[in-house]
Amino acid sequence: MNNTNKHWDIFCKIVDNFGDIGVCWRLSQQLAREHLLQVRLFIDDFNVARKIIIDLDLTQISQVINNVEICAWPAPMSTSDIKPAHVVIETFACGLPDFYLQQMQPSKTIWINLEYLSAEAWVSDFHAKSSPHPTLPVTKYYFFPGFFDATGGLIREKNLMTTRNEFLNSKVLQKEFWRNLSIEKKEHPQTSLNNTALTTEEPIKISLFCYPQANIKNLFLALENAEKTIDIFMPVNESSPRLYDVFTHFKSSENGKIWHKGNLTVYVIPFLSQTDYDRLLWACDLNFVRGEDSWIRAIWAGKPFIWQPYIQEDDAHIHKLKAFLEAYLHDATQEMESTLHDAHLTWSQSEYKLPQIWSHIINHLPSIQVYTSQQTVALANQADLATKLVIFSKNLRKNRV
Ligand code: TRH
Repeated sequence: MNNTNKHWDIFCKIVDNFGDIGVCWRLSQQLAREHLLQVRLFIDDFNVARKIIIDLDLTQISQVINNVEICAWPAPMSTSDIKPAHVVIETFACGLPDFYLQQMQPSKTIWINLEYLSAEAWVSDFHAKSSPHPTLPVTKYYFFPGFFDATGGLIREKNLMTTRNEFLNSKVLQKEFWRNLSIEKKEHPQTSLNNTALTTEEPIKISLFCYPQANIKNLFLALENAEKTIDIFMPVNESSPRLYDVFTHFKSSENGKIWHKGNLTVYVIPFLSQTDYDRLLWACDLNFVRGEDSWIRAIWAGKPFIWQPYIQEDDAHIHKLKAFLEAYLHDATQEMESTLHDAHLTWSQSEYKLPQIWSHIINHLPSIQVYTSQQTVALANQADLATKLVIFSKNLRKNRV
Protein backbone atom coordinates (compact mmCIF):
# COMPACT_ATOMS: atom_id res chain seq x y z
CA MET A 1 0.00 0.00 0.00
CA ASN A 2 1.28 3.40 -0.99
CA ASN A 3 2.04 5.25 2.27
CA THR A 4 0.23 8.33 1.07
CA ASN A 5 -3.00 6.33 1.10
CA LYS A 6 -2.63 4.44 4.37
CA HIS A 7 -4.35 6.65 6.94
CA TRP A 8 -8.13 6.75 6.70
CA ASP A 9 -10.64 8.70 8.79
CA ILE A 10 -14.31 7.73 8.81
CA PHE A 11 -16.92 10.10 10.23
CA CYS A 12 -20.16 8.61 11.52
CA LYS A 13 -23.15 10.63 12.71
CA ILE A 14 -25.87 8.42 14.17
CA VAL A 15 -29.15 9.79 12.83
CA ASP A 16 -31.39 7.11 14.29
CA ASN A 17 -31.43 3.34 14.62
CA PHE A 18 -28.34 1.24 14.00
CA GLY A 19 -27.74 1.42 10.26
CA ASP A 20 -25.25 4.30 10.23
CA ILE A 21 -23.03 2.82 12.92
CA GLY A 22 -23.67 -0.71 11.63
CA VAL A 23 -22.26 0.18 8.20
CA CYS A 24 -19.42 2.37 9.52
CA TRP A 25 -18.21 -0.22 12.00
CA ARG A 26 -18.34 -3.03 9.47
CA LEU A 27 -16.48 -0.98 6.86
CA SER A 28 -13.85 0.30 9.33
CA GLN A 29 -13.00 -3.21 10.49
CA GLN A 30 -12.81 -4.51 6.95
CA LEU A 31 -10.51 -1.70 5.79
CA ALA A 32 -8.22 -2.30 8.77
CA ARG A 33 -8.23 -6.11 8.61
CA GLU A 34 -8.28 -6.84 4.91
CA HIS A 35 -6.64 -3.75 3.43
CA LEU A 36 -4.21 -3.17 6.31
CA LEU A 37 -5.17 0.49 6.58
CA GLN A 38 -4.85 2.63 9.70
CA VAL A 39 -8.43 3.56 10.36
CA ARG A 40 -9.82 6.14 12.76
CA LEU A 41 -13.57 6.05 13.24
CA PHE A 42 -15.16 9.22 14.67
CA ILE A 43 -18.58 8.62 16.23
CA ASP A 44 -20.93 11.26 17.59
CA ASP A 45 -23.02 9.03 19.87
CA PHE A 46 -21.20 6.38 21.89
CA ASN A 47 -24.37 5.33 23.71
CA VAL A 48 -26.02 4.05 20.54
CA ALA A 49 -22.72 2.88 19.06
CA ARG A 50 -22.23 0.51 22.00
CA LYS A 51 -25.23 -1.53 20.87
CA ILE A 52 -23.15 -2.46 17.81
CA ILE A 53 -19.57 -2.09 19.12
CA ILE A 54 -20.15 -4.15 22.23
CA ASP A 55 -16.70 -3.55 23.76
CA LEU A 56 -16.89 0.23 23.40
CA ASP A 57 -15.86 1.95 26.64
CA LEU A 58 -18.05 5.02 27.13
CA THR A 59 -15.48 6.67 29.41
CA GLN A 60 -12.68 6.70 26.81
CA ILE A 61 -12.55 9.37 24.14
CA SER A 62 -10.13 7.30 22.10
CA GLN A 63 -9.65 3.53 22.11
CA VAL A 64 -8.56 0.77 19.75
CA ILE A 65 -10.94 -2.12 19.06
CA ASN A 66 -10.29 -4.72 16.37
CA ASN A 67 -7.43 -2.58 14.99
CA VAL A 68 -9.71 0.45 14.53
CA GLU A 69 -9.05 3.60 16.54
CA ILE A 70 -12.43 4.83 17.73
CA CYS A 71 -12.70 8.51 18.69
CA ALA A 72 -15.52 10.50 20.21
CA TRP A 73 -16.81 13.28 18.00
CA PRO A 74 -17.01 16.25 18.45
CA ALA A 75 -15.92 16.90 22.06
CA PRO A 76 -12.21 16.06 22.02
CA MET A 77 -11.84 17.32 18.49
CA SER A 78 -11.97 20.98 19.32
CA THR A 79 -8.18 20.81 19.50
CA SER A 80 -6.19 21.03 16.32
CA ASP A 81 -4.11 17.98 17.33
CA ILE A 82 -6.05 15.94 14.86
CA LYS A 83 -4.63 16.19 11.37
CA PRO A 84 -6.63 15.09 8.33
CA ALA A 85 -5.87 11.59 7.09
CA HIS A 86 -4.89 10.61 3.55
CA VAL A 87 -8.46 9.55 2.85
CA VAL A 88 -11.48 10.88 4.71
CA ILE A 89 -14.84 9.15 4.42
CA GLU A 90 -17.78 11.30 5.30
CA THR A 91 -20.66 8.87 5.70
CA PHE A 92 -24.20 9.61 4.57
CA ALA A 93 -23.51 13.33 4.10
CA CYS A 94 -22.91 13.77 7.85
CA GLY A 95 -20.63 16.80 7.29
CA LEU A 96 -17.04 17.18 8.49
CA PRO A 97 -16.02 19.27 11.51
CA ASP A 98 -15.09 22.75 10.41
CA PHE A 99 -11.59 22.76 11.87
CA TYR A 100 -10.89 19.46 10.08
CA LEU A 101 -12.15 20.81 6.76
CA GLN A 102 -10.05 23.95 7.14
CA GLN A 103 -6.90 21.86 7.53
CA MET A 104 -7.54 19.64 4.52
CA GLN A 105 -5.11 20.19 1.66
CA PRO A 106 -6.19 19.23 -1.84
CA SER A 107 -2.85 17.58 -2.62
CA LYS A 108 -2.92 15.43 0.51
CA THR A 109 -6.43 14.40 1.48
CA ILE A 110 -8.95 12.57 -0.68
CA TRP A 111 -12.49 13.37 0.47
CA ILE A 112 -15.21 10.81 -0.27
CA ASN A 113 -18.84 10.84 0.76
CA LEU A 114 -20.25 7.34 1.22
CA GLU A 115 -23.93 7.46 0.28
CA TYR A 116 -26.91 5.31 1.24
CA LEU A 117 -27.57 2.18 -0.75
CA SER A 118 -30.19 2.16 -3.46
CA ALA A 119 -30.92 0.05 -6.54
CA GLU A 120 -32.42 3.01 -8.39
CA ALA A 121 -31.09 3.46 -11.93
CA TRP A 122 -29.77 7.01 -11.37
CA VAL A 123 -27.21 5.71 -8.86
CA SER A 124 -24.90 4.45 -11.64
CA ASP A 125 -24.89 7.94 -13.21
CA PHE A 126 -24.08 9.75 -9.97
CA HIS A 127 -21.50 7.32 -8.59
CA ALA A 128 -17.96 8.76 -8.52
CA LYS A 129 -19.07 12.28 -9.45
CA SER A 130 -17.41 15.20 -7.68
CA SER A 131 -18.41 18.52 -6.24
CA PRO A 132 -15.98 21.31 -5.30
CA HIS A 133 -16.38 22.92 -1.88
CA PRO A 134 -18.01 26.36 -2.33
CA THR A 135 -15.26 28.26 -0.53
CA LEU A 136 -12.32 25.93 0.20
CA PRO A 137 -9.97 24.46 -2.42
CA VAL A 138 -11.12 20.88 -1.77
CA THR A 139 -13.37 18.54 -3.72
CA LYS A 140 -15.78 15.91 -2.44
CA TYR A 141 -16.38 12.69 -4.40
CA TYR A 142 -19.63 10.75 -4.14
CA PHE A 143 -19.39 7.03 -3.68
CA PHE A 144 -22.68 5.15 -4.11
CA PRO A 145 -23.03 1.56 -2.97
CA GLY A 146 -25.13 -0.46 -5.37
CA PHE A 147 -26.03 -3.62 -7.15
CA PHE A 148 -24.64 -2.79 -10.57
CA ASP A 149 -21.07 -2.81 -11.90
CA ALA A 150 -21.07 0.96 -12.41
CA THR A 151 -21.69 1.57 -8.67
CA GLY A 152 -19.57 1.18 -5.55
CA GLY A 153 -20.82 -2.37 -4.82
CA LEU A 154 -21.99 -3.96 -1.58
CA ILE A 155 -20.14 -4.43 1.71
CA ARG A 156 -18.96 -8.02 1.93
CA GLU A 157 -16.06 -9.33 3.96
CA LYS A 158 -13.58 -11.57 2.16
CA ASN A 159 -14.34 -14.73 4.14
CA LEU A 160 -18.04 -14.16 4.63
CA MET A 161 -19.35 -16.77 2.23
CA THR A 162 -16.85 -19.40 3.42
CA THR A 163 -17.75 -18.77 7.06
CA ARG A 164 -21.44 -18.96 6.22
CA ASN A 165 -21.00 -22.25 4.38
CA GLU A 166 -19.03 -23.73 7.27
CA PHE A 167 -21.90 -22.83 9.59
CA LEU A 168 -24.55 -24.22 7.27
CA ASN A 169 -22.65 -27.46 6.86
CA SER A 170 -22.02 -27.97 10.57
CA LYS A 171 -24.65 -29.35 12.92
CA VAL A 172 -22.29 -28.66 15.81
CA LEU A 173 -21.95 -24.94 15.02
CA GLN A 174 -25.70 -24.59 14.57
CA LYS A 175 -26.51 -26.38 17.82
CA GLU A 176 -24.00 -24.24 19.65
CA PHE A 177 -25.60 -21.12 18.19
CA TRP A 178 -29.11 -22.06 19.35
CA ARG A 179 -27.77 -23.17 22.72
CA ASN A 180 -26.11 -19.78 23.22
CA LEU A 181 -29.45 -18.16 22.50
CA SER A 182 -30.90 -20.41 25.23
CA ILE A 183 -33.34 -21.88 22.76
CA GLU A 184 -33.11 -25.60 23.34
CA LYS A 185 -36.74 -26.53 23.62
CA LYS A 186 -36.82 -28.18 20.25
CA GLU A 187 -34.27 -30.08 18.31
CA HIS A 188 -33.49 -27.55 15.62
CA PRO A 189 -32.83 -29.14 12.29
CA GLN A 190 -29.61 -28.69 10.44
CA THR A 191 -30.12 -25.77 8.11
CA SER A 192 -28.61 -25.94 4.69
CA LEU A 193 -28.93 -24.31 1.34
CA ASN A 194 -30.21 -27.52 -0.22
CA ASN A 195 -33.54 -27.16 1.57
CA THR A 196 -33.28 -30.08 3.98
CA ALA A 197 -34.94 -27.96 6.68
CA LEU A 198 -37.85 -27.31 4.43
CA THR A 199 -38.59 -30.93 3.68
CA THR A 200 -38.77 -32.05 7.33
CA GLU A 201 -41.65 -31.55 9.72
CA GLU A 202 -39.51 -29.26 11.86
CA PRO A 203 -40.86 -25.73 12.35
CA ILE A 204 -40.07 -23.16 9.70
CA LYS A 205 -37.67 -20.67 11.28
CA ILE A 206 -38.12 -16.95 10.63
CA SER A 207 -36.11 -13.99 11.91
CA LEU A 208 -37.97 -10.71 12.32
CA PHE A 209 -36.35 -7.26 12.36
CA CYS A 210 -38.68 -4.52 11.17
CA TYR A 211 -40.02 -1.01 11.70
CA PRO A 212 -43.21 -0.72 13.75
CA GLN A 213 -45.16 0.41 10.65
CA ALA A 214 -44.90 -3.09 9.17
CA ASN A 215 -48.11 -5.03 9.07
CA ILE A 216 -47.06 -7.47 11.79
CA LYS A 217 -50.58 -8.30 12.95
CA ASN A 218 -51.48 -9.58 9.51
CA LEU A 219 -48.31 -11.61 9.31
CA PHE A 220 -48.88 -13.22 12.71
CA LEU A 221 -52.52 -13.92 11.92
CA ALA A 222 -51.55 -15.72 8.74
CA LEU A 223 -48.76 -17.67 10.41
CA GLU A 224 -50.75 -18.82 13.43
CA ASN A 225 -53.16 -20.40 10.95
CA ALA A 226 -50.44 -21.76 8.67
CA GLU A 227 -50.37 -25.43 7.73
CA LYS A 228 -46.86 -25.77 9.14
CA THR A 229 -45.50 -24.89 12.56
CA ILE A 230 -43.56 -21.65 12.56
CA ASP A 231 -40.95 -20.26 14.96
CA ILE A 232 -40.21 -16.55 14.80
CA PHE A 233 -37.07 -15.09 16.39
CA MET A 234 -37.29 -11.41 17.13
CA PRO A 235 -34.16 -9.67 18.49
CA VAL A 236 -34.99 -6.57 20.56
CA ASN A 237 -33.27 -4.17 22.90
CA GLU A 238 -34.41 -1.17 24.90
CA SER A 239 -34.15 1.06 21.81
CA SER A 240 -36.32 -1.24 19.70
CA PRO A 241 -39.79 0.05 18.93
CA ARG A 242 -42.54 -1.48 21.04
CA LEU A 243 -44.12 -4.27 19.10
CA TYR A 244 -45.88 -6.03 21.92
CA ASP A 245 -49.44 -4.98 21.19
CA VAL A 246 -49.37 -7.55 18.41
CA PHE A 247 -49.39 -10.24 21.08
CA THR A 248 -52.96 -9.67 22.27
CA HIS A 249 -54.60 -13.12 22.42
CA PHE A 250 -51.24 -14.88 22.47
CA LYS A 251 -50.28 -17.08 25.41
CA SER A 252 -47.03 -16.00 26.99
CA SER A 253 -44.41 -17.94 28.93
CA GLU A 254 -40.90 -17.35 30.28
CA ASN A 255 -41.69 -13.84 31.41
CA GLY A 256 -42.96 -12.58 28.09
CA LYS A 257 -40.08 -13.99 26.09
CA ILE A 258 -42.07 -16.69 24.32
CA TRP A 259 -45.49 -16.08 22.77
CA HIS A 260 -47.66 -18.78 21.37
CA LYS A 261 -50.82 -18.99 19.30
CA GLY A 262 -52.02 -21.67 16.90
CA ASN A 263 -49.11 -22.88 14.84
CA LEU A 264 -46.95 -19.86 15.64
CA THR A 265 -44.38 -19.40 18.41
CA VAL A 266 -42.57 -16.08 18.72
CA TYR A 267 -39.29 -15.96 20.64
CA VAL A 268 -38.32 -12.47 21.80
CA ILE A 269 -34.54 -12.72 21.98
CA PRO A 270 -31.82 -10.24 23.00
CA PHE A 271 -30.34 -7.94 20.36
CA LEU A 272 -27.40 -9.94 19.00
CA SER A 273 -23.84 -9.03 18.12
CA GLN A 274 -23.40 -8.40 14.39
CA THR A 275 -21.65 -11.78 14.15
CA ASP A 276 -24.48 -13.65 15.85
CA TYR A 277 -27.08 -11.74 13.88
CA ASP A 278 -25.42 -13.07 10.71
CA ARG A 279 -25.69 -16.58 12.16
CA LEU A 280 -29.38 -16.06 12.90
CA LEU A 281 -29.96 -15.02 9.27
CA TRP A 282 -28.05 -18.06 8.05
CA ALA A 283 -29.94 -20.40 10.39
CA CYS A 284 -33.43 -19.23 9.45
CA ASP A 285 -35.54 -20.25 6.47
CA LEU A 286 -36.95 -16.75 5.95
CA ASN A 287 -35.64 -13.39 7.17
CA PHE A 288 -37.49 -10.11 7.59
CA VAL A 289 -34.92 -7.32 7.44
CA ARG A 290 -34.97 -3.55 7.20
CA GLY A 291 -32.98 -0.37 6.49
CA GLU A 292 -29.63 -0.96 4.88
CA ASP A 293 -27.17 -3.19 6.66
CA SER A 294 -29.47 -6.06 7.70
CA TRP A 295 -30.83 -6.04 4.14
CA ILE A 296 -27.40 -6.74 2.71
CA ARG A 297 -26.63 -9.33 5.37
CA ALA A 298 -29.85 -11.11 4.40
CA ILE A 299 -28.69 -11.16 0.78
CA TRP A 300 -25.37 -12.72 1.81
CA ALA A 301 -27.21 -15.23 4.00
CA GLY A 302 -28.67 -16.57 0.76
CA LYS A 303 -32.01 -17.33 2.45
CA PRO A 304 -35.39 -15.99 1.29
CA PHE A 305 -35.96 -12.54 2.76
CA ILE A 306 -38.46 -9.71 2.91
CA TRP A 307 -36.92 -6.23 3.04
CA GLN A 308 -38.61 -3.23 4.61
CA PRO A 309 -36.95 0.02 3.48
CA TYR A 310 -36.34 2.88 5.95
CA ILE A 311 -39.48 5.02 5.83
CA GLN A 312 -39.05 8.35 4.03
CA GLU A 313 -41.26 11.26 3.06
CA ASP A 314 -43.36 11.20 -0.10
CA ASP A 315 -43.09 7.43 -0.34
CA ALA A 316 -39.47 7.71 -1.50
CA HIS A 317 -38.87 4.37 0.24
CA ILE A 318 -41.53 2.69 -1.91
CA HIS A 319 -39.71 3.89 -5.05
CA LYS A 320 -36.52 2.44 -3.58
CA LEU A 321 -38.29 -0.82 -2.84
CA LYS A 322 -39.75 -1.10 -6.33
CA ALA A 323 -36.40 -0.31 -7.95
CA PHE A 324 -34.76 -3.05 -5.92
CA LEU A 325 -37.47 -5.59 -6.71
CA GLU A 326 -37.26 -4.79 -10.40
CA ALA A 327 -33.52 -5.39 -10.45
CA TYR A 328 -33.47 -8.32 -8.05
CA LEU A 329 -36.37 -10.19 -9.62
CA HIS A 330 -35.19 -9.65 -13.17
CA ASP A 331 -34.52 -13.37 -13.73
CA ALA A 332 -37.46 -14.69 -11.71
CA THR A 333 -40.43 -16.52 -13.20
CA GLN A 334 -43.53 -14.40 -13.49
CA GLU A 335 -45.12 -16.29 -10.60
CA MET A 336 -42.15 -15.81 -8.28
CA GLU A 337 -41.84 -12.17 -9.32
CA SER A 338 -45.46 -11.45 -8.41
CA THR A 339 -45.30 -13.45 -5.14
CA LEU A 340 -42.24 -11.57 -3.87
CA HIS A 341 -43.51 -8.26 -5.17
CA ASP A 342 -46.84 -8.70 -3.36
CA ALA A 343 -45.18 -9.85 -0.15
CA HIS A 344 -42.83 -6.85 -0.08
CA LEU A 345 -45.57 -4.34 -0.78
CA THR A 346 -47.96 -5.93 1.72
CA TRP A 347 -45.20 -5.59 4.32
CA SER A 348 -44.25 -1.99 3.52
CA GLN A 349 -47.24 -0.21 2.04
CA SER A 350 -50.34 0.15 4.23
CA GLU A 351 -52.76 0.41 1.29
CA TYR A 352 -51.45 -2.84 -0.18
CA LYS A 353 -53.18 -5.66 1.67
CA LEU A 354 -52.80 -9.24 0.59
CA PRO A 355 -52.75 -11.14 3.91
CA GLN A 356 -53.02 -14.50 2.13
CA ILE A 357 -49.58 -13.80 0.64
CA TRP A 358 -47.81 -15.08 3.77
CA SER A 359 -49.11 -18.62 3.59
CA HIS A 360 -48.31 -18.52 -0.13
CA ILE A 361 -44.73 -17.50 0.68
CA ILE A 362 -44.40 -20.25 3.29
CA ASN A 363 -45.67 -22.87 0.84
CA HIS A 364 -43.27 -21.67 -1.87
CA LEU A 365 -40.15 -21.31 0.28
CA PRO A 366 -38.23 -24.11 -1.47
CA SER A 367 -38.45 -22.48 -4.91
CA ILE A 368 -37.80 -19.00 -3.49
CA GLN A 369 -34.77 -20.50 -1.76
CA VAL A 370 -33.37 -21.72 -5.07
CA TYR A 371 -33.81 -18.30 -6.71
CA THR A 372 -32.35 -16.47 -3.71
CA SER A 373 -29.25 -18.68 -3.68
CA GLN A 374 -28.65 -17.97 -7.37
CA GLN A 375 -28.90 -14.21 -6.85
CA THR A 376 -26.58 -14.34 -3.86
CA VAL A 377 -23.95 -16.21 -5.86
CA ALA A 378 -24.24 -13.70 -8.73
CA LEU A 379 -23.89 -10.68 -6.40
CA ALA A 380 -21.02 -12.30 -4.49
CA ASN A 381 -19.11 -12.54 -7.77
CA GLN A 382 -18.96 -8.75 -7.97
CA ALA A 383 -16.16 -6.77 -6.30
CA ASP A 384 -17.05 -5.74 -2.75
CA LEU A 385 -17.50 -2.15 -1.59
CA ALA A 386 -14.32 -1.83 0.52
CA THR A 387 -12.16 -3.10 -2.34
CA LYS A 388 -13.83 -0.69 -4.78
CA LEU A 389 -13.41 2.15 -2.31
CA VAL A 390 -9.68 1.50 -1.93
CA ILE A 391 -9.19 1.31 -5.72
CA PHE A 392 -11.26 4.45 -6.18
CA SER A 393 -9.15 6.41 -3.69
CA LYS A 394 -5.90 5.18 -5.28
CA ASN A 395 -7.07 6.22 -8.74
CA LEU A 396 -8.07 9.65 -7.49
CA ARG A 397 -4.62 10.11 -6.00
CA LYS A 398 -2.88 8.85 -9.13
CA ASN A 399 -4.85 11.22 -11.34
CA ARG A 400 -4.01 14.09 -9.05
CA VAL A 401 -0.23 13.71 -9.17
O1 TRH B 1 -31.36 0.08 12.30
P1 TRH B 1 -31.77 0.33 10.91
O2 TRH B 1 -33.17 0.65 10.73
O3 TRH B 1 -30.89 1.46 10.30
C1 TRH B 1 -31.40 2.47 9.47
C2 TRH B 1 -31.03 2.29 8.05
O4 TRH B 1 -29.67 2.08 7.88
C3 TRH B 1 -31.45 3.50 7.25
O5 TRH B 1 -31.09 3.38 5.92
C4 TRH B 1 -30.83 4.72 7.85
O6 TRH B 1 -31.22 5.84 7.16
C5 TRH B 1 -31.26 4.80 9.28
O7 TRH B 1 -30.84 3.63 9.97
C6 TRH B 1 -30.68 6.01 9.95
O8 TRH B 1 -31.46 -0.98 10.04
P2 TRH B 1 -30.08 -1.57 9.47
O9 TRH B 1 -29.51 -0.70 8.43
O10 TRH B 1 -30.38 -2.94 9.10
O11 TRH B 1 -29.10 -1.59 10.70
C7 TRH B 1 -29.23 -2.49 11.76
C8 TRH B 1 -27.89 -2.90 12.27
O12 TRH B 1 -28.04 -3.63 13.49
C9 TRH B 1 -27.15 -3.82 11.31
O13 TRH B 1 -25.75 -3.55 11.35
C10 TRH B 1 -27.39 -5.21 11.89
C11 TRH B 1 -27.39 -4.89 13.36
N1 TRH B 1 -28.09 -5.86 14.22
C12 TRH B 1 -27.36 -6.52 15.20
O14 TRH B 1 -26.14 -6.32 15.30
N2 TRH B 1 -28.03 -7.37 16.04
C13 TRH B 1 -29.35 -7.62 15.93
O15 TRH B 1 -29.89 -8.42 16.73
C14 TRH B 1 -30.08 -6.96 14.89
C15 TRH B 1 -31.55 -7.22 14.75
C16 TRH B 1 -29.42 -6.07 14.07
